[in-house]
Amino acid sequence: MSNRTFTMIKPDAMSNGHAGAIVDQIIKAGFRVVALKLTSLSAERAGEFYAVHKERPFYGELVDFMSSGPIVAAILEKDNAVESFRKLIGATNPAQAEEGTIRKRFAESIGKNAIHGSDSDENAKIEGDFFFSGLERF
Ligand code: FUP
Repeated sequence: MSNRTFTMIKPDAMSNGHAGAIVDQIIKAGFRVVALKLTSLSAERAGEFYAVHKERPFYGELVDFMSSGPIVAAILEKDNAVESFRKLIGATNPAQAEEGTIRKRFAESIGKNAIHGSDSDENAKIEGDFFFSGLERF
């Protein structure tokens, strides 16, 4: 079990003005911020990040959306971080997300679903390394 996960606040939540409330909810849930930045993904980098979904019908739309505006990327620390954070954000489809979860509160749809959370310790490391150098972690 690892104690770190990776997250992105997605372009929908950024343009809807939810970034501050989302970071607040994450910190109040007991996560420590190891690294944090306001950044964006080019279509090429978004395609690389989501390469695992390349064959899925929503891939093109996902890449367009994720490169459509700024995002906040972060590495977070807590015991059992990956699982605990997935619980905090809720189901991929906000219509199925539990009450009080970040996606239930802030997501618009299954595509524009406000936030990303790594799905395994292995991916948390790969995704954190995708955005942050060692010097950017605290
Ligand atoms: P999650 O791990 O909850 O982020 O969900 P997935 O890894 O299954 O999907 C990654 C992203 O693809 C989702 F955040 C949004 C997008 N997606 C769709 O647009 N449509 C779908 O049917 C499934 C996922």
